[in-house]
Amino acid sequence: MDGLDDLKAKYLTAVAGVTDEGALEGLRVAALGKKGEVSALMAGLGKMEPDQRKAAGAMLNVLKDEIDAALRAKKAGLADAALDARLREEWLDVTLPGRPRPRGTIHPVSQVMEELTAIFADMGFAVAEGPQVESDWYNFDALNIPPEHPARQEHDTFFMHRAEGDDRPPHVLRTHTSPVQIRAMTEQGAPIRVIAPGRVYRMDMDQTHTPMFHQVEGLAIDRDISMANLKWTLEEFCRAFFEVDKVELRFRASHFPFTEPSAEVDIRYSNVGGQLRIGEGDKWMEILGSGMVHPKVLAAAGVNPDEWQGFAFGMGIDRIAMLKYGIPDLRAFFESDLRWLRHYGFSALDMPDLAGGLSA
Ligand code: 2NL
Repeated sequence: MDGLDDLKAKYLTAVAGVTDEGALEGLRVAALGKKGEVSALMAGLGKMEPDQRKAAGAMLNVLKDEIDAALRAKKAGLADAALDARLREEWLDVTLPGRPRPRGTIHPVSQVMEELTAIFADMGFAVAEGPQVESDWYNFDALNIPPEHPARQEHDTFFMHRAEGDDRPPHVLRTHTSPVQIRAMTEQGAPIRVIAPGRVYRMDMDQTHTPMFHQVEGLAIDRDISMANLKWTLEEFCRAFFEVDKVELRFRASHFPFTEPSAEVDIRYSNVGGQLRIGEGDKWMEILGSGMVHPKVLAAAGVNPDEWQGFAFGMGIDRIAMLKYGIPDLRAFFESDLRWLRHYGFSALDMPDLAGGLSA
């Protein structure tokens, strides 16, 4: 057959020059489609003599296969080139640092307040709150600390300003949360079970003291509350708070103006390579003060001491928070620095639902 070489050259050249899949498909239709040039020649085979047809048919089949192979090779080549182009366009530098996300979390002191509130709530204690600027009466007198009592000096009190010529005793920044409990007793009477967590203030500032710190006090008044109830309550609290099965408390006779008898309470612990372990070992650490509420304090709050009695206790929250979460010094709180909290592995920092808000 004449002209087949030209036809082959025409299509192979055209295929080589094509740069997109649409044009390539056009060439396939023009050559091999139903009405294509090669197909038309094949349709003509029917009118040929048998031996002529055999030779021409073989040649056309070869031509068809060659054009088909060229089309397929080009199609694969175009797809490869398209992928290469995409890979060049759509690259991503996975070594770039991520966008910083705001990070924040509950403060360890707030967390500890929530923890101890939950523990005492299980034992039937409600939470009481009160003002941070207190009257002389609620902060001192009602607690059996009269004006000339030495305990007033020991409290390193911050005094509020009085107007010139106003000789009434000045208000104070509360030095403990006891006044909150006096208010609760005065308002609700007995029986009563409350805790009073909150900020307190004393003029003290060194490595282990800040002028504002946190305290929780507890109060249980009923007809026959005893020191045995006090001991059980505090042991139960320490077991739950420090998450140990065995805790051991030691009650040492002490003195507070607002309790009689009074006891300071120590907890057994060990120090293994700087790691404190509560409930084991041969060391004792003071963690709180307590006692049976003084009859004069009950009377000052309008509760009849011949009918009612009960226990009270007070402890520092900052210190037990540091103890529980292994924070060695006050800088963690004082500088409110999340890097400190992270450094000491404060677990709330790893709770995503608490993160957000504050910036690191
Ligand atoms: C301590 C000692 C204590 C109280 C606080 C209290 C409250 C009322 C009546 C009687 Cl309303 N007492 N509170 C009792 C004993 C000790 O705190 O070392 N706190 C850090």
